[in-house]
Amino acid sequence: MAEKCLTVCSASESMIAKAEQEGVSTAFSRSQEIKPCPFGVSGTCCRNCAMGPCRLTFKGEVTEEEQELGSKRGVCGATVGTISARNFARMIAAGASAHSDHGREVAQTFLAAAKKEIPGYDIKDEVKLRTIAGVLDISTDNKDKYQIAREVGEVLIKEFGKQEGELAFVKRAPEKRQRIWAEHGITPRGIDREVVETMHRTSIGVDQDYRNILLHGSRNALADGWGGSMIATELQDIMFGTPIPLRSKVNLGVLKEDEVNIIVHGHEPLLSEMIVVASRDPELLDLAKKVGAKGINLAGICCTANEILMRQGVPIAGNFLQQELAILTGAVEAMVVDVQCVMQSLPSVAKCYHTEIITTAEKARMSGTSHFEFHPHHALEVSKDIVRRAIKNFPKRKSVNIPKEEMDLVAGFSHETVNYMLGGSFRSSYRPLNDNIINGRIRGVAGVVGCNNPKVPHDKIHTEVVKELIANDVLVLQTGCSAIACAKEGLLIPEAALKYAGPGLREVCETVGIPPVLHCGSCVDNSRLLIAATEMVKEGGLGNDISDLPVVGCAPEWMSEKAIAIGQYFVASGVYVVFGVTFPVTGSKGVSDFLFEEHDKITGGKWAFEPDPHKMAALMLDRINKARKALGIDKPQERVLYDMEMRRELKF
Ligand code: BF8
Repeated sequence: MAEKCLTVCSASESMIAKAEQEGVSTAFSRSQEIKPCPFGVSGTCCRNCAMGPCRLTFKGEVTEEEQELGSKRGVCGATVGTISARNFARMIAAGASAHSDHGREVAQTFLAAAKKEIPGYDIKDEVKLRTIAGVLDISTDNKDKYQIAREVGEVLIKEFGKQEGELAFVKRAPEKRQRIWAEHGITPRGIDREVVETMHRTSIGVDQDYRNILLHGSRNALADGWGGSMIATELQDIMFGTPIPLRSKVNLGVLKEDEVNIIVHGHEPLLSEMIVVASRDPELLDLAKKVGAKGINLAGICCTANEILMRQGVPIAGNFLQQELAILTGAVEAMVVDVQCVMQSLPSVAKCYHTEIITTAEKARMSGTSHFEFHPHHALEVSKDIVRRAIKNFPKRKSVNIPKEEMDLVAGFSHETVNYMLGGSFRSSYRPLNDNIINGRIRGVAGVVGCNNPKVPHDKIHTEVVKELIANDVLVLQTGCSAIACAKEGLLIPEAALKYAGPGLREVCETVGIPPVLHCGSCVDNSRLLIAATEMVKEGGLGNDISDLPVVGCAPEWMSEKAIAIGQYFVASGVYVVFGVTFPVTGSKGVSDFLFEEHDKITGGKWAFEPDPHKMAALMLDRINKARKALGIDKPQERVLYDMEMRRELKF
């Protein structure tokens, strides 16, 4: 029997082989050993009280109708639809909590920076600050940036505990979208409130109508996308600078044999931005030389990597499934973690080498690690202490085995940059993008995002879906670990347009000088995609709402509850979203029908589940084609061969 393909990333493959040889357990090996619970996978296990857990199984026992009506029920009488919807809604609540708690930390730090209480943090992007102040109806007349920032911070921090009205950023959405949310009672009110209400509704004996539970799930998810995540993105941009395109490198080959390697891993740039500063400190660089290293090399894993890549050009060592593999190189002096997507196995892997795992968040402690508690008030000192510790570890290295693979990438596509790149500095707008969609050079836009999951070959589904989309003239916007997967494959450089893109997309990319796949940031930065879609609507010519656009989304290798929250806020915002691997409601026909079909009639967006990358791409293309037809822009355009003169005159 052929061996199971674990990854298409050759750097990872060599480290997985090394782990096997050295008897080190990784997510790849554990995933082979663990047999997932079939009830959990399909969403039909309820453990929300102590009368169960109730695991409902139906194979050959009852009809589909009986399944939903409930001839077989949990001890409390809950039907499979109720159980499945409760579980799904709780995933949304957990995912929204993660993004929003991140947003809260950022908002608190932002307010302290505005009050000049925390040295090292500042208000860097005054243009964006004024834009956001405008959105919040805060007057900027005769006020300096700190005063404006203070008022912005005070308004946004209240969004978390808001009890009345609606979230402030809701009004950034197209008007028709806002009306749809209001009509269905899913306009988010307060960020924390929606999470608490999800937990209440889904506890024993409360909301027992699966449609009603899932509609609130949408409201909760919208509180993430148009609330917590959007606050995180906007305030990070104002504090640290809105990303602009830059070049960097990706994959394990960015680690250096002759330098102190520090990996930052997790999500919040509050910490990693300061580690960047500390790693460039001349005194610490001297210290590194004293222990025999040529310098200090900082690299990232997961979303904090995306954050400091986008703003500082710091290289990325890998995505979610490479966190253990980076340690296996024997070249990492310290892995500094904060919150989310940090594997509990890291200390066990690190024990076999000289790597020190350093936790920094009070809310995310791990045994077998060192803890350097991070607080914005003494951020730089803690960051320097961490770098000093890493330097101290350098002489403890044993054998080092760094894979050679590294790849160039271009990142830094905030929605403001897309605006500028396509529209030009004098008339930045989404008009050229809309025009190129209308004239058919660009068929549509796809957001391809999300995690890795060892149930499927690492990076394979991401890269295959994206290649197929760009070959069909779909411009791809990426975030999270999906962006890292495609960057390693060489899809995030302008040259990729020549190699992989269809003729229309290639022409646009060549003219503008952009890759066919744009790196838009971390997972909270999916909020950038909501704003980009809104700008496309407002620019005109592509309908009145996000649901009219030839725009789709997918998370080919998802694993985190955060991905479910993101998927749901896109579906609730009017987008067609396809997930691969597994889908956690397939045990209930009613809930599956609701999410996969009925939802389209409510919000103009719906879910689909398709693990095969080619079928996934086909589903997305089909949806894009249907949107083009509905807009009346599906007629084939006459193709013209452009000479240099005509190209120069092209108005992008
Ligand atoms: O928030 S894509 S594995 S790192 S959850 Fe985690 Fe998934 Fe990566 Fe970023 Ni997002």
